Amino acid sequence: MNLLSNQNIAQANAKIKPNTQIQASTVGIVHLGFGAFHRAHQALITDTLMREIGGNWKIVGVNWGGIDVKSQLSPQDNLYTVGVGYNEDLTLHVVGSVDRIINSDESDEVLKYMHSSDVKVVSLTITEKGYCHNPANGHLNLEHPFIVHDLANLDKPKSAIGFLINAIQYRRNNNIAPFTPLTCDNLPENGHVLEQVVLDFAEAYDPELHTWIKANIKFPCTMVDRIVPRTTDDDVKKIEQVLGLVDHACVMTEPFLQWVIEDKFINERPAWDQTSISNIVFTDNVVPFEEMKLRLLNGTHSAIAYLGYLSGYQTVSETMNDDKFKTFVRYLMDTEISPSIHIEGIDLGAYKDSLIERYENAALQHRTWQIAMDGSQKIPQRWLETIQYGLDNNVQIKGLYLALAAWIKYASGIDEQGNDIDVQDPLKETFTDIWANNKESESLINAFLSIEQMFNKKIAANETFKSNLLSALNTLNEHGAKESVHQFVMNK
Ligand code: CS2
Repeated sequence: MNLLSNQNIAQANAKIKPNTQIQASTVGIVHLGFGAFHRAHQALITDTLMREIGGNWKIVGVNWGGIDVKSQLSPQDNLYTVGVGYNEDLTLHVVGSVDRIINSDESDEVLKYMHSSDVKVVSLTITEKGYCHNPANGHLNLEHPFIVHDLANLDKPKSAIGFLINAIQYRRNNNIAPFTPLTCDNLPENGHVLEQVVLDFAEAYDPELHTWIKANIKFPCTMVDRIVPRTTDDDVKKIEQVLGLVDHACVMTEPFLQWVIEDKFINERPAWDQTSISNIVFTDNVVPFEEMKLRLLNGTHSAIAYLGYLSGYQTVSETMNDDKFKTFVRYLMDTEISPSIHIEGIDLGAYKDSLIERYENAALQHRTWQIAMDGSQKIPQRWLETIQYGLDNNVQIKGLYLALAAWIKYASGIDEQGNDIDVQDPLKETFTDIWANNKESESLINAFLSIEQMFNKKIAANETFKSNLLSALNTLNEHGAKESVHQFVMNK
């Protein structure tokens, strides 16, 4: 079978393919963190924009380690396929909006683009830990090895923050209009998080630059949504069979897509809301959308991840096949999470129905293990804010404690059958130490709650919080995850 490339594109059996309008366009965006999510979301939307309306918005993608997406994409002329699947249905879209991929260690090459006036937007999907911040207080961790490195060697940055500061400074010094930094990560008020870490870095690096950034750069918040699991070998085979070409960089996703973007750009911006794709809007206030999505979707996703994994379920759709789990997830949404959501003009019931349908999508092999990654960076915004709201407003919370206790058990690195768990988390060593040094449930919980990057003082000192967590942990120890969820649903 031939490889997907410009030369072979005519043979590609896909519903959507690049047209000459895209092929003629030039670079306008640098994207930091070129993972599967970006390929099925912003890059696909930008592809649709250039195909349908035009504009010079080709993307230069920057990749940090992991899968060598540069070697996958360059022989394919940077073309790749997005498989949009729901159960048995599959539609293919070949995306042509990527100009090239650069690895982050080729920093001169990356900076060449970031310094260029052609680039108007620098967007980011670097995951929660890429912000090198302390999730409990939102400030930059000045001891993070990448940040220590970048403060001393800003000409060869390693962190996304270092790249941004370098380019912002270069453009200021050379009178080149600044780009808009556009974060697309799952963090509450993600624009403010990015602004804070950039300002913290600038303050430590050059106070004058700090003042200039404060006055001249704006950091829009965004809410992004599309479920895009890591591509499996099966996905590659399925897509190849339909496409009729080999594609090493394809991704599989769901039909649903949403993007809500705060409209405060300091340079030109793509008219992403003008394409035939619905559910993309520019607005004044993204916060209610972020809250809704982070707490309802990501919050229940993480609950499925830890409780599902410990119950022996490999994927989200497999977990949802267990009817009691499905009832549990809906209960979390309706009874524990929804009271903390304040959004107008959205039918929350319909939103939650659609979340359940999305989780049930058997076309996606979304592993519970994948979502369980980096819990220390995800849990504060996904669960703790909801729990704190419940504590302050007398909302009965029980299921989220079970989920939090499941995370503590997961973090031990040993499952209920005594097998190893491949825990991936920047705080993995801390978890291992805590488990090694605390045999009693109560001291275990006290030790976990003393992780300051995750639990702020207010919640860690709350006695109700502590005792509910302790009783959830005891339940899990006694019955195991699956039985605990089943009993929870019967007794609720
Ligand atoms: C998931 C998200 O891996 C995870 O933590 O919860 O990637 C989720 O699939 C997306 O946010 C959906 O928009």
